[in-house]
Order: sequence, then C-alpha cells, then structure tokens
Amino acid sequence: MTTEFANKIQMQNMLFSELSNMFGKEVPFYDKSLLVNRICNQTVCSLLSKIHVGFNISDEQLDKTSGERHGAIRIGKPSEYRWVAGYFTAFALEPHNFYDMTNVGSKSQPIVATAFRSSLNPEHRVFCSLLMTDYFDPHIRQRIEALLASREVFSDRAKELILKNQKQNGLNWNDAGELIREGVTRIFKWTGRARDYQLYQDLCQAGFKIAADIACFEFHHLNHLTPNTFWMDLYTDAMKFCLGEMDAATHLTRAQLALDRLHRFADKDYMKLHFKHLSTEVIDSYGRGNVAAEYTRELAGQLTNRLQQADLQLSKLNHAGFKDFTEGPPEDTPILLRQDAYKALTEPVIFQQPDGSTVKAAHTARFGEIEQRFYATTPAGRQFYDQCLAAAEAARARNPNLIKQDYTAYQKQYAQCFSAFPKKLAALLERKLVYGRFTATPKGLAAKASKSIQTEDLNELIRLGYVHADGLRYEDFLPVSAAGIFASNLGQYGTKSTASAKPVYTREMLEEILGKKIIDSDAIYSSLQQESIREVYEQLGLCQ
Ligand code: OOG
Ligand code: NI
Repeated sequence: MTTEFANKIQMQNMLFSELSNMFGKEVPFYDKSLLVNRICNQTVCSLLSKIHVGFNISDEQLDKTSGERHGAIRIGKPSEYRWVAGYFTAFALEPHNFYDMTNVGSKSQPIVATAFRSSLNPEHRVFCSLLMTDYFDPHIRQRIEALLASREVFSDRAKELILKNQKQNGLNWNDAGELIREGVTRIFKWTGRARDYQLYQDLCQAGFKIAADIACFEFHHLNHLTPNTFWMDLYTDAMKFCLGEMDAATHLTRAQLALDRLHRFADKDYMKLHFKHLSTEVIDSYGRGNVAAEYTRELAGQLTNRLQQADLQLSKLNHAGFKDFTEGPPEDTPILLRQDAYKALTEPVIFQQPDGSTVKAAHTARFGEIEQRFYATTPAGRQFYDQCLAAAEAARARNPNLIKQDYTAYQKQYAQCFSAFPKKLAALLERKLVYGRFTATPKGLAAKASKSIQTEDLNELIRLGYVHADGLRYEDFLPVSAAGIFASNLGQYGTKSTASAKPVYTREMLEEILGKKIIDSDAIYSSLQQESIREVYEQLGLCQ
C-alpha cells in the first residue's frame, strides 16, 4: 500500500503563509509594514531593471520572493519545547545551532534557543527560545514553574497528529491541514488572555519582563514574523517617515542617498543573492544599463509621494516608534544579516486571576522586525565581524547622542569600524571570510579538453574564468543582534541572573530536551563548499 504524504516543504509554505495572515489580522500594523516593504522593494526593482537591462519581476514573483519569513516564539517549559520540536518536524523544520542568550554580556536574557529551519535552501525559520527558570532565585523560579505547570498549549488532537507524523514520517493533506490549523488557531496565536497579574507585575518590576511575556500567557504567541527586504536603509527610512519621525524633504534626500548606494552596490552577485529564482546564466545575460543621475531622485520622489498617501499614515495608528539603529553589518558589507524593527506595540490583555476575577491590563512585547540576508561567514570571517562589531559598539557607546543628532554621521562612523572588511564577494571568498559554492564554467571545461589548465589554485582558476563562484547565503541568526532586538523591545537592556550562581547551559542539555540532535549549520556551509570544490576539481580533471 502506498500512502500519499503531503510534501513537507509545501506544508511549510502553507504554514508560514497562514501564520502571516494570522499575524496580519492580529496586528494590523504588521500588514502596513508589509505594504511599506512591498513599495520599497518595487522601487528597488525599478532601479535594478535600469542597472541590469533585461531584469524585470512580475508581481507574482515579487510576492513569492518576498514570502520568506522568520518567526520567533518563546517557550516556558521543557515539555512544551519538545512538542514544538515535534510540531516543526512535520514541516521539515529542524533545530539548527544553539544560541545561549544568557551569555551575551550586559544584554543577556534568561533564555537559550535554537532555530528551526530546513538545512538546504531554507525559506522559513522560527527562532525558538526556552526560558531558563533556574536563572532566577528559588522563590521567583517556583512561582513561574507553578504557573506554567498547569498550562496546556497543545490540544490532544495536535499531540496526536505530531505523534502520528513521528510514527509515519509524514502526514496526508487532511492531517497536514489540521496541524496547520492547530498552529494558527491555538499554538502560535495571540489571544490577549493571560493569568496571574500579581506574578506578571512582580516579574516586570523585578526587571524580568521576558519571563512575564513567557510565563503568564496562554499560548506560544508569535512575537514577531519577519519578512525580508531588498534594501534595508530604504525601508527603515520609509518606516520612520510614515511614523512621522522624519519630514518629507529629509526622506527624499535619504531615499535618494540609499538608492545611489544601491546603484553602486547592486552588481550581479547582489542579484544572485536576492533573487534565488534567477540562474547565473540569466543574470549574466543582462546588459549593463546607464542610470541617469536624475533617475534615483525621480524614484525617491515617487516613493516619498506614495508613502504620504492616506493608507500609510502610520503615525495615526497605535505605535511605539522605530528602533534607533540597524543591527548587524553596515550597508556596504554584505555578510550575515542586517535587522531592524518597529518597536513593540502596547496591546490590551485580560488577566484571569486565581480567585476567578479578571483584570484589564496592557502588555508590550510584539514588534515588527525586518531583515536582509547576505553571505555566511567562515569562523575566520565571523571572528573578524565580531571584532569590527565590538569596535562599532564601543564607538556608539562613546557618543550615544549621535544617532539622534545626525543619523547619517552615525552610519558613517559605524561603517568606518568595518572598513577593513572586504566589500565584494570575490575578495571575501579569496580571503576565506565567507563560504562559497563553485562550479566549472564552459570555458573551464574547454580548457580541460585542450589540456591547457596550468594551475590547481582555486582563486587562480576563478580569475581565469574556469570556475564560477557564488557565495552561500547566511540562513541563521546572530545572538548579539537578537539581544539588541530583545533589549529594544522589552525596554530592558538585559537581565542578570538572580540564582546564587549563574547556571551554565549547554547544547547537550537542549538536545536532551528536544529529544534530538541540534544541527551545526557551520558544518553544513562548510560541507556544501567542500563538496562543490571536489566536483569542480573532478570536472576540470585536477586533483585536490
Ligand atoms: C527572538 C529574538 C531573536 C532574531 O531575529 O534574532 C530573533 C525573540 O525576540 O524572541 O528573532
Ligand atoms: Ni527575529
């Protein structure tokens, strides 16, 4: 008997599309931010089609390319964490990397995490935190654990489906649809209902807002669902403008600057990185266009006008402004990922009290992140990035007012700290700072046939045009950026452990809770690179 199982990647796309619909209904502001992003991405594409003659993108493809999301949930107890892992397995989302957020200096939070995603060409991810109750003193710990003990996030039916998937390694479409519904109507849903207002207040006042966000709520509500943008600075300026944080003249100038920088930056490697549906051959076939100096001004003007229309007067909606600065590398350094966010909204909550009464209150946790992804760094590249980042953070700390006084000057100062980092893929690969994927070119194969290849040096082979190099895209997260996002949204820089000694958390401990191994994504990037090098050498008749 053959059983027809639903395709897990298709299930994944459906789940994230449904989650995005759910989140848009829960948070209308999120839908507005998606619209701003769409308009900015369209503006980017208009410029790209002038730079790369032959490039154009249909509305449908734009939606597809913009459909990528990462979500974040925060879990309270190990048993829930294991159910979540079981849920994601049904969608081919597996745990990648161990993030110890208790260990990021003054930004530390009482959580450890992993990110669920597919190993190859992931489209979607969920950053999944687990509250470490032993981070706190025994009294607070006991109160949190007692409240969590009676929480049932997963329905019996959801558990049944998760176990069924585990047994069969697949679900039919009926079951798959039901599991998705469990996700969007319960497991990841925001209900505005919470419990134990006293504990909530005590946790917030003691500086443990994150614990309050996790322990007192009914379900594992999504706290953000992040789309990607084609050009971060264009989007952040657009949002700040719509929120009333910048006037039209300033927006016009800044948008034009961002587009001019994009013009300089958006080479074929940028196209490859941002438009996965385009092959190297297609991108290579584009002609080089001439972009008139006035064109970016014109685009910036159109964008400024569009953002002033009635549907985008975001300042009239309930909001808490935009984050002060972008996390990650500066705009000119295409590594890892850049992230920014509108700050968490204050939303009404009804607390069910232990005595049966209810309390009306408000909670601030859910925010609107955005990201742009670039190349995955090797350990050497990551170390170099960390050094530059430390210098940039130190410079920011020395002059904390600069951001508000002159954001352009702040960005310059920030970028300056990364100036030693190469800016182009070829140099990044040559210096082994990012991972690549290599393929033999027709020219290389012809050279092999005529036995005229004189070198085995990969960089030389690339220079000769015998090998084509792509960079591998970074598909994971950055603890320091995450900590910055937590800090800005919780309005709390970090949370110090109040246990008699801060516990040490390990990957093995989280693996035991998950009941499965956590995949090390660095090993994946590295093996993809190695495998492609091996193939290239074989195709070109060279030994490695
Ligand atoms: C998770 C923060 C981590 C990111 O993009 O780095 C994250 C959270 O706020 O719960 O999503
Ligand atoms: Ni995030």
